[in-house]
Amino acid sequence: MTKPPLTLYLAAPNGFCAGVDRAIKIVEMAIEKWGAPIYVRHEIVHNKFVVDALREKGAVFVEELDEAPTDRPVIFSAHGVAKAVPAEAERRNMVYVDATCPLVSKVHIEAERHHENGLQMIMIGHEGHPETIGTMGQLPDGEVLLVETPEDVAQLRPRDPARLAYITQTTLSVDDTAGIVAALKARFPAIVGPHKEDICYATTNRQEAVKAVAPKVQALLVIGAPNSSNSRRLVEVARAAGCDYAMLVQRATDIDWRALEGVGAVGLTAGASAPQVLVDEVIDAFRNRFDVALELVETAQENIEFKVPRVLRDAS
Ligand code: 2E4
Ligand code: SF4
Repeated sequence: MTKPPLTLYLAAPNGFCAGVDRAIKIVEMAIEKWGAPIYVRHEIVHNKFVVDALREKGAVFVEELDEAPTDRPVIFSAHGVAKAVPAEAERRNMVYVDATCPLVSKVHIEAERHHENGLQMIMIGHEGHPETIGTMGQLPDGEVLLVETPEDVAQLRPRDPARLAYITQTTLSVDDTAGIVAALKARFPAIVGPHKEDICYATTNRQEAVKAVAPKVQALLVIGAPNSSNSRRLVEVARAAGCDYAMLVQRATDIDWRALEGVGAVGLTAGASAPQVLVDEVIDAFRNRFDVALELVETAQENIEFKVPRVLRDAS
């Protein structure tokens, strides 16, 4: 039986960013240095496949510090933690390694600097997301007000409208965030902010690549987990760019093949926490069903690498 032809446009960059790469390395190197089990507070990155692979090697995932014993090292996930978390680890005399992405830590430092200058902070982010909780938790309660939409800006009741700064989650939609920043600047002309926003290079690049692919395809798949903010944003970006059928899939078995019947061009990308094996798996699944022409749509090249913390570097 002949397979129907299909052009598969692979957005690039896709998949692992430097922060994810570093976080996974930290867990692996900690297991090498201290042996198993190594405790990890929260999924190291939001991907079941990554988490399961590390669990196989001896990592134990917990949601809160008090679920880990005090006599084993604990690692904080790439999303960052509130100040209270390392403080509690120290109080309990625990060995801990912080796998917070350096680009998230940069936002933490920014928040502290503004606070020292007497500014109240507005954080643009998603309520309940671990990065938002961690970043807001850098400052005392009430010092960071959260907004998720331009409408939220109208509801803000800051202490002093003339003494404000804003910070953002690193994985937001670049375009949606620009709208919220505009609303903030319109209501609080004196608000201080980062040069653009705190959205990281990897988030920006993956969204740009999706925008380049979306007009070429009738369907676009994003490999990523339902709790992965950056991956979910890629689905929204694809839809906003005119691709109505944009779906998040965790792996090949999630693909709704009936929805793709008769489609001649499909886009594919992967969130920053999705491993390459899953991209390969999805491409293979397409090859099993279609006569695939694979085309790379590359809008940027990345060569950023972050060092692991010294305590692990010295070990190797
Ligand atoms: C830390 C910061 O934040 P998100 O839900 O996108 O996290 P995920 O683990 O999916 O991606 C890696 C990551 C970690 C991104 N930004
Ligand atoms: Fe760091 Fe950006 Fe990757 Fe998040 S998506 S881990 S902020 S590089």
